[in-house]
Amino acid sequence: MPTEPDNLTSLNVDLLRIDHVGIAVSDLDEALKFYADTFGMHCVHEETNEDQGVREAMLAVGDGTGPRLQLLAPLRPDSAIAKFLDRSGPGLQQLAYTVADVEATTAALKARGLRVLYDTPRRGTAGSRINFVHPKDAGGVLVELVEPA
Ligand code: V0V
Repeated sequence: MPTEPDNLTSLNVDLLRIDHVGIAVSDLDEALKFYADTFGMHCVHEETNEDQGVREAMLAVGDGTGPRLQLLAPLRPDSAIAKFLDRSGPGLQQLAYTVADVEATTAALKARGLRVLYDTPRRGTAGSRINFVHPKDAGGVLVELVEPA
């Protein structure tokens, strides 16, 4: 006989797909040139997000239907990306999943005991709504949840 799910894990996390992989860089223009010249990747979206303290670019890979590569450069020294660069240097900073309902997914993850960084979602790329799981609760990976606009 199947066991009844308990209240903590009966909420579905519902990750839909990998949305993007985020890479911290110190200079966005230099990084864009490197990815174009080396890997032939082109920028499909660029914006500044004051709230997150980043200038960012989304790059398409291959036929452009799959997950994006996100280049993240700091706007100011107290931003998350500046701190990451100071501590670790340039490199993989986050893994982002697309979700249909960021509040529902964060509630489900909180019910599993994970720390979610924001009480309410914030503005992400292209008007998306985003939240993050603390890397210490996700195997050393900063996990971003993205509900597209
Ligand atoms: C810190 N740690 C990480 C990490 N950042 N581990 C893996 N990946 C990362 N990215 C580790 C760090 O080495 C420490 O380990 C520990 O976590 C606690 O460090 P902390 O001193 O609290 O670190 P902080 O102050 O740098 O804060 C880390 C968090 C911060 C994750 C809380 O980066 C944050 O708020 N991130 C969310 C916002 C963000 O990343 N925005 C930029 C992307 P030890 O030394 O204790 O072992 S903006 C974006 O993605 C947008 C706009 C979008 O996609 O739409």
